[in-house]
Amino acid sequence: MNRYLDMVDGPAHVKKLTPPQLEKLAGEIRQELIIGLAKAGGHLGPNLGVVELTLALHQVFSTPKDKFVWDVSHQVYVHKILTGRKDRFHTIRQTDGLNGFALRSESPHDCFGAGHAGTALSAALGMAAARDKRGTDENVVCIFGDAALTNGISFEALNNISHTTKKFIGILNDNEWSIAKNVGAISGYLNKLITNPSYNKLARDFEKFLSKLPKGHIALKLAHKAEEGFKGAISEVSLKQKQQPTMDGDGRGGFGSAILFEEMGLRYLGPIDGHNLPLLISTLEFAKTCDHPIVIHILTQKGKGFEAALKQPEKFHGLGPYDVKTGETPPAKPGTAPNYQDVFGQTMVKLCRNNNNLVGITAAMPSGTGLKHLEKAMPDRYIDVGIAEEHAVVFAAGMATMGYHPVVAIYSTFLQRAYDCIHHDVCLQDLPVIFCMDRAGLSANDGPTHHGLFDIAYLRCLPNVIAMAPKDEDELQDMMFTATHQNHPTFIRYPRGAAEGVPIKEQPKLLEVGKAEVLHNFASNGKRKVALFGLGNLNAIAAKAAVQLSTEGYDIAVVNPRFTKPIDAGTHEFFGRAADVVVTLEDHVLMGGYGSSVLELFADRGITTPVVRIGWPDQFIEHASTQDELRRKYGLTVENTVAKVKAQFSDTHHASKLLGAAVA
Ligand SMILES: Cc1ncc(C[n+]2csc(CCOP(=O)(O)OP(=O)(O)O)c2C)c(N)n1
Repeated sequence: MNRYLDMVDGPAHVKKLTPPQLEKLAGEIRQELIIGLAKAGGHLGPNLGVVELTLALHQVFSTPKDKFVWDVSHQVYVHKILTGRKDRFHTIRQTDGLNGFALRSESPHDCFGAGHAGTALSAALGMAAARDKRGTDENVVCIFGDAALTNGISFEALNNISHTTKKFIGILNDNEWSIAKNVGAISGYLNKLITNPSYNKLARDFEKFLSKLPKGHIALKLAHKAEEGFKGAISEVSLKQKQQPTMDGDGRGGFGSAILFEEMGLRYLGPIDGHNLPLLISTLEFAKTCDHPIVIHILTQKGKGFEAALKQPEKFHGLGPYDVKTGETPPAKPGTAPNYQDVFGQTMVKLCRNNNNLVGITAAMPSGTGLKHLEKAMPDRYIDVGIAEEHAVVFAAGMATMGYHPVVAIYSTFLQRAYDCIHHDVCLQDLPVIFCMDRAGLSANDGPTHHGLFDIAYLRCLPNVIAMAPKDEDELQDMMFTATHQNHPTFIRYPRGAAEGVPIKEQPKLLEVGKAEVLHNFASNGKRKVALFGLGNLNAIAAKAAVQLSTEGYDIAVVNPRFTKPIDAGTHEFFGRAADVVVTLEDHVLMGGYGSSVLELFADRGITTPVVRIGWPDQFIEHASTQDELRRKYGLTVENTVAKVKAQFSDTHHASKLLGAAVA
């Protein structure tokens, strides 16, 4: 069967298609998304929601000259398909395949990379400012979701737009969902905008513009029809009004009520049906002619075209493999260890039941962090602040001053956004906030925007910090329990995915702060001595390397460091002096990480034993299908650990030991 999709290799082809042909292409793209992602998974729901929008954008504008800046950019799959990457689409998020987000190095059509939310408006405004300064005429179009508006940076940019440029096109893609249901006053406000009777009066200049277009009367009819049919569309996408709208029109500018965007000096148009291609195209054509920054509010359905995704927007925001017909995901294999995130969530419930001062805070990630367990069991102890990491941290600091012991459940990579808040609001005031940092390590198929490889380095330089990493899920529980007994900022890092499969004690144990756990000591038999310090999930690699080295005649000690701050100076010094070679292993960059702290300690105490450091190199690690592939590529393996240890005992070993050299 002939498909338009097979004929479309770039944006120029999209421009040649008529609206009915584009409608057909939209259906084909949806099929491509549903079938193409079924094997490896991806952000299906958000992409199904922006098919018409992306087609309309490529009809009206011309990338790479014009700039499309996508917030988060998890919804750029259609854009990738339309900009010469169709044939590689089946490789998305897999080893050597397309990245799951916009990536400058992947295509000139990706003008700005992202993965973290809330950056698009600022980046787009920067581009518009640069364009104005150099006097060129590119269009800059920023596409941001309703949840992006829970993010502070978005508002910092909105505040700045009308003072900076006259030509700026923002598209608010409103589907009422973040990953979970969008929360907060802004989402309530957008709901009011949609349902306010004066919301969608077509502005006179827009009407005039439409009527002048070839076939403009049709577009105008469509627009009016969309206006009339809007209430129906609203209930269809379950954008239901919880209360009667209360916004009063103030008549300013003729665009309806006192619309937030207009108050900020932006022209507001909408809301319009984001699946109505002709209307989208006409509206974008109009926006292109505007000599005033404009925000177009479009309504879309996350998951449109796939029943299962429409019914479960949260699950289909981003998921692994699924059945193309039913959307069912394969059940976990019997005997699979629980995910760290679930252990965290269940432990939160356990701890909260015995401690009235504990509360759990998430920045829009209830499922990803596992805090949904608390939401379900004890909703009064659960707080979702929206995609607002800085706010989450300072908010937690505020609660801590009032005697609460807040637990911020957050991905390591997203905590980066709140660094000053950790420094200035939490650590400087030595407040007892607990940070449970999920995805500390690789998030393989997401790639560099999501790998959590920097937190040890960015935390260990801050005074008052207690930082730890469990070797398994039982120790995660102990560490969370221990954290609740500290009167200082406490951080626990643990990886994505399945834990080790060890039993979890009924009662957690209080750990001694700053004390490592010696899992295996030297046999004192005079053989070549190797001390392996395996931090967190890399303790498993240390243990396996230990077995192999023992069978080859080495005398092995294995230590679980537990704390990266304060590190256990006594235990490290003891093994540093007793061993011929020390090995540190960490799921973190080597630069400034745990191994670095061991080297610093050894330097301070005059210990010259060679240190082999296993960890991630000083570069951004790409995405891949699995964590193991990346570990193999970069040497975070048992084999490489053993090989590096053996190399230390070769002839060069003694020379390097004499020089006290560290070997990375
Ligand atoms: C700083 C940051 N925090 C959290 C996330 C996780 N995250 C990815 S997409 C998303 C929701 C985005 O919602 P919206 O912008 O409305 O787009 P939609 O998926 O609904 O199209 C969240 C919370 C992130 N990417 N970046």
